[in-house]
Amino acid sequence: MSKILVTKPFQAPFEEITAEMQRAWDAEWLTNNGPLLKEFEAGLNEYLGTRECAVVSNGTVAIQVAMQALEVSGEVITTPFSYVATTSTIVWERCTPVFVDVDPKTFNIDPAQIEAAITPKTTAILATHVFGVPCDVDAIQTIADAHGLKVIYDAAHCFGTEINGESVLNYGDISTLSLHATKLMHSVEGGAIFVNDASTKVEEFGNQVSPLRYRVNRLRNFGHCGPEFFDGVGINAKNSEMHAAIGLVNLRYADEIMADRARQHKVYNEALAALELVMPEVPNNVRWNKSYYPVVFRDETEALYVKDGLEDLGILARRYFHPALNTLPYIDQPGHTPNAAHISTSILCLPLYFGLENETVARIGAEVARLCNECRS
Ligand code: T4K
Repeated sequence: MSKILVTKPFQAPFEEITAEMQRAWDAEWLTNNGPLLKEFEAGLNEYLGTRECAVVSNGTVAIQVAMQALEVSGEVITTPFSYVATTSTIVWERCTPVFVDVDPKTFNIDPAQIEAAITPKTTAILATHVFGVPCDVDAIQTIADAHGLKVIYDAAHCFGTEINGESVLNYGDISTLSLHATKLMHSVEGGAIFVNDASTKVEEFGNQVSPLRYRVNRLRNFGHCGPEFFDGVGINAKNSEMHAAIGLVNLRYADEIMADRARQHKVYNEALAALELVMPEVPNNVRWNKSYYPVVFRDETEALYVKDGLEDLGILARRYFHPALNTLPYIDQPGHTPNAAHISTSILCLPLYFGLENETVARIGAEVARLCNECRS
């Protein structure tokens, strides 16, 4: 029997993909911020209700470019509970990650512990809205304003999540999204930088853009500000017309993809209700995109018992996210983060992807319950 993976990419009908790609092929324009990419950016802004979106080659380089655009240096306050890209990018940018523990209810950075971690070297907060559940954005902004810090949200998981009816991507100086194949919305590889800069717009090739968007555009394209002009160093963070074509098609299915995740959540919730497993708490004013199905077991023993038992049945749950990022081998100052330590050792994400049938979800839920009870008895 074929294995049940933790996730699978959404795959739109192939004819739709090739029809979009044909447009780029016919135009003989395949990359370098072409017309399909611009359409994709406009489509993301329209669907999400965001302001300025720059599509890049992946969600990791999106964080890199965000840090460069905001001139982040020195110490960066961050979460130990996220995918490795959050921390590795800080280190890659030659900054020092300063870890603050997470709130055990949301699994996100605990704002009450941020202030104590601020030093004269701190320039930014890089927080993750883990699994698409928003951080306490108001509390974080208040602290950042009081101390003159930049705020970057690693919003890799956040396509479709809203706070008070507004995209979570509209918070922070910059929010970054991943459009990787395993994400709810994807362009195979891809990322996007959402810029929140209300200052007076500047002109860029006849368009009006915010100064921060202007910097992001320079940074993602080698620093070019004209064929023979450069206004600073840049990198190649562009994405291609082929990726944009797939993104444009997938956007048509966004509502359907999210509804499908919600359907599966319901089935899991029913199957697992009696176990009293911990899931991230979602505030009432939040519309969660339900991009993952994370559950925290009583302890690591229980989580691994369930994981191994599922694996024997060909069901591949994953330890997203383990290890805690402050235990990575290149981290010198791990800080004290017991909540992140508990969550990262005791969590599993259960299979969740477009088209996974109710019957299968119910069966996985029943096996989790059986294994969990077996371990507890
Ligand atoms: N920040 C956060 C918080 C993130 O979660 C991520 C990425 C980033 C930043 C960086 O964004 P990107 O630079 O990636 O755009 C996967 C993804 O590669 C990664 O994008 C994602 N987070 C992370 C949470 O998950 P792996 O190492 O778990 O991927 P892999 O290859 O084990 O695949 C996961 C499952 O999906 C497997 O069961 C196989 C299945 N799969 C995968 C692919 C690629 C398929 O069935 N088909 C496929 O084409 O990292």
